[in-house]
Amino acid sequence: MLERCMGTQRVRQIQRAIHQSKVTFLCLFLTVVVLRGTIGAGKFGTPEQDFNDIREHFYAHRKRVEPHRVLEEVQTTTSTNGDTSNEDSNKNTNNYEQFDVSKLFVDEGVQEKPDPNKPYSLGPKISDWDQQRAEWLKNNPNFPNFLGPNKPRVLLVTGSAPKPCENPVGDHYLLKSIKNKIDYCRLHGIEIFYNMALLDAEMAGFWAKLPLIRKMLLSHPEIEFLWWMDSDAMFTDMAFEIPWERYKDHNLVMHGWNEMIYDEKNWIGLNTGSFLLRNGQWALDLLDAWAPMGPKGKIRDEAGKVLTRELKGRPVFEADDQSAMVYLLVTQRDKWGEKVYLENHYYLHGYWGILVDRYEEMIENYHPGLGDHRWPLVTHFVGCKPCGKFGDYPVERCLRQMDRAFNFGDNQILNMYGFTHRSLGSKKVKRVRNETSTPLEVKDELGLLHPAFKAVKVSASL
Ligand SMILES: [Mn+2]
Repeated sequence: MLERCMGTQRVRQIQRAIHQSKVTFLCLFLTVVVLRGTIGAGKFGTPEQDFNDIREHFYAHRKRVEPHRVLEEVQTTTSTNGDTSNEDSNKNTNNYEQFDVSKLFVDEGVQEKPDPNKPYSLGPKISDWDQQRAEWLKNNPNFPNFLGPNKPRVLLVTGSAPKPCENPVGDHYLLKSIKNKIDYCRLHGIEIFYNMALLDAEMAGFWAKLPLIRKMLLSHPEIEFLWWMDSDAMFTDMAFEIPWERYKDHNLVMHGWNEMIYDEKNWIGLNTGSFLLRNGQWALDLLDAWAPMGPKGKIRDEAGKVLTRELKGRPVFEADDQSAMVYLLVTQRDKWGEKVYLENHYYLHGYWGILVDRYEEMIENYHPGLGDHRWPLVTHFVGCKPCGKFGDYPVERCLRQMDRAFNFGDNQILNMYGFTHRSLGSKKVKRVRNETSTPLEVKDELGLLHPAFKAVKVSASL
């Protein structure tokens, strides 16, 4: 019948097409059977399940391949090197504990040697800084050097070496120390700069702060006071605000005693671990007068001998910035003395040895905001060197006491949020008040959540 309608030729074409598609379907069927067999898709799998199974299969396959590749790479590197020394065997380890970090810190390039005939200088001579700065402040009214009456704009500068500490725990204490400073600065509207670059190789060690301070003063004319603070010093009174108006006629504020400096010439008559320096020509001149004993090597060694000979109680060692400051004030009192304020009514720097064991007694009897022996503003771990190999005191005592100082200060921060450390020696915290559904009604005891010294006047001129 078909043949009658379409003709024999056409029917044969159709039959051939049907036969071909049968073969195609058979092939397709066989493909699906084989695929299901190898991939192992579920017997009663829906198309979606099948898809997921297939995806998983390929993903798992890829994952399975990668370790192979890594292993192969490890094998090729070791075999081509043919070296199985300790240094090479940890090249591809993913174990941080086994990796020798010092391998990362190779010195790049050669250090240029200073000319021994050229006298050391912190930088180009500047003698009109007060005029330059006044001009800048006039042209930049949005960056005033005072944030309010008796509230200068302050930059706290601190820092540590460019490389990791010489002992593994030291970096943890540096972290605690900067966290502590960030907290105080945030509460008091103080800007902060953490330096890790040695700006002048000549002035390594305790002298590194001099070129850094000069750079900061010159780059930030808006800063009225620069507050230098060592990395081994911590804030222990978060509520104490520096009595700025007391220093309105002074340019340098250090913790110290006039008699110990000018009468005794005692090398610990002042401390340079935490001090305030007013931005201006006077500061640049002081830095120039302070720096000459700093360059490392022969100059610093010889100057150390002079300082030990001239100052009371100084051990024999190379010249340090603190002794040099004492010596400068003693020998040139006329030139500098008038603008230097030696503060001892609160602890701008407080020696840890006489403070840390008394914290519980202070908590018992006093409250933050006093800054003095009743609640010290700063506790300074002189001689502990937590980032070095050797200090002047037993390591355990130093670290334990640093934890206590940190927690003592940190309790004042945690208190704002309703917590406190379980004890001064404990990392763990506990609640000091219950959670509430009206959190804004909670009054933080010290008023540190929105302290007056942080408030900034909204400028009407904008
Ligand atoms: Mn120090």
